[in-house]
Amino acid sequence: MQLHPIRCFVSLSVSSVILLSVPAVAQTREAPVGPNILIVYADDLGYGDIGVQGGRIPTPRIDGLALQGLRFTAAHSTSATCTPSRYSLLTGEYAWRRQGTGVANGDAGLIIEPGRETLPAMLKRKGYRTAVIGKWHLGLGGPGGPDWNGEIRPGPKEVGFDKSFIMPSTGDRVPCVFVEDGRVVRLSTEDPIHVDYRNRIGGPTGRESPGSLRLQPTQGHDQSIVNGISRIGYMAGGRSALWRDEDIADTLLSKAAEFIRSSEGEPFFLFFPTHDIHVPRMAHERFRDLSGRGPRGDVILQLDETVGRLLDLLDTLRLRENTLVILTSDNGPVLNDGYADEAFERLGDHDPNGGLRGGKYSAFEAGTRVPMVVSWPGRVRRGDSSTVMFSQVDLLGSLADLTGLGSDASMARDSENRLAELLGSSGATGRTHLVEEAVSGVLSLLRSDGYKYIPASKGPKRLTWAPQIETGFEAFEQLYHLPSDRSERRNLAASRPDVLGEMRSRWMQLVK
Ligand code: NG6
Ligand code: CA
Repeated sequence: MQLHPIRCFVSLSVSSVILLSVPAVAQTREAPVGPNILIVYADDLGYGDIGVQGGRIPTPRIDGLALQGLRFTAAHSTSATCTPSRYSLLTGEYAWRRQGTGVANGDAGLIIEPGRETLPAMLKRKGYRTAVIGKWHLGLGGPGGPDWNGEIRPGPKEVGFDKSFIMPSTGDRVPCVFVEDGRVVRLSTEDPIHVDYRNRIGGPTGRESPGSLRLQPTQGHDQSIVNGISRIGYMAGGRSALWRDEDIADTLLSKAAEFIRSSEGEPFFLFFPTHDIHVPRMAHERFRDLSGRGPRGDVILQLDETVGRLLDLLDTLRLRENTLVILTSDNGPVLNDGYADEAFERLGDHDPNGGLRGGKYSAFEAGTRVPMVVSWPGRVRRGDSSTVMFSQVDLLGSLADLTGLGSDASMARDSENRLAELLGSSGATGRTHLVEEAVSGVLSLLRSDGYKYIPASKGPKRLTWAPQIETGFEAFEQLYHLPSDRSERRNLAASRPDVLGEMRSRWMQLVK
């Protein structure tokens, strides 16, 4: 972690702050100095999916949050897929530095090494009550994966969360159950769960019984059927524990509300990764067809309602003034992501990319340039937008500063202290460089003046499972100047050999 030259906590008049470098293993709790922290981490929400960035599906509550706070136009997840972005946000380390951080199967072991520095561990040391409620997708259990019928550990607790209520991976992967504090919720000992990602187990599959499905798979997603939807992976048993997709958002929201309520008087950190708007997109019945743009539109409405309800709860509990709310997304948008849910057909004039090229998985900007809204009444600049380049990997370092505690530099090595940027302080300039990870580990480099370097790679131009998305993978180097060419159409590699050379050598230094 690097320290920002401007020590922002001074301007925040939190006077008793001492910045320390503390070993990650230190467990002592201190008297907290910062606000409550709520991170709403949407899934696959594109830059253009929110009203305030041109989205045609109404998101009044997210827009309202943006108007109360600061909207970032150059904020990035570290990766164009879910698992590595989550890994980086929580650990302050680029995921590409570590093997095995690609999209995790539902039976993968825990990817974050217990005992290392993490955002929740750091805040817990600082006296925060910490919770993760929502989609985890970072693996569970030891290297062999979790014991679904016993105590599931290591997991969120071992990496710093006091409380957890999670979906183990994603909605489209088995097992379709919630895990609360290391146990599958509502599991009956009479009907244990079995999960297998290689061998077929359990009842009928989507491949064999397409006629029984409520949603047809277009790529993969044709194995075990749960709630009329076939998934990736096989599962058997655990019938009393299965979720109903239409209730996931409400269940997560009520668990979050319970946690926030129970925290009254004590500062909390709630990491709230929603399942919306990932596939399968099965909004609650009250949203069905409400957007007029099909299931993808409906889950955007549902996400917006979730955000609104969380904000209303904070208001009701009079916690809003003392809560820093950050809303962002783990990667960019995708339309067809494995199910035929009319995402394309019913899109109309809504542009999930907000004019950016590529999408989820891609090295082009739509892969990782995501919506980000930060609000803390009275403390974060209001109703404005910020064009500084910001990476989610810097949340750890920035929040360490905000709460008055340094983090172990060797364990959160990519996390810079960008608190001034996060709060919109004047003069904050943003990162000098930022690495974007596309699917297959293709790494691009962005520079603060808007030049972007995509190295030559062998990857395909289109992915078999998401053929509508341009990956940006080419056998030659690409150089774009985003301020003058936002949608990455003019490759300047040949005409600007000077910039290309600089970017290439910086890239070599950073990623090789
Ligand atoms: C892909 C899945 C996609 C989604 C993605 C992970 C297929 C054909 N596609 O492999 O549906 O699950 O992985 O999404 O299996 S993420 O947002 O969690 O990274
Ligand atoms: Ca995602």
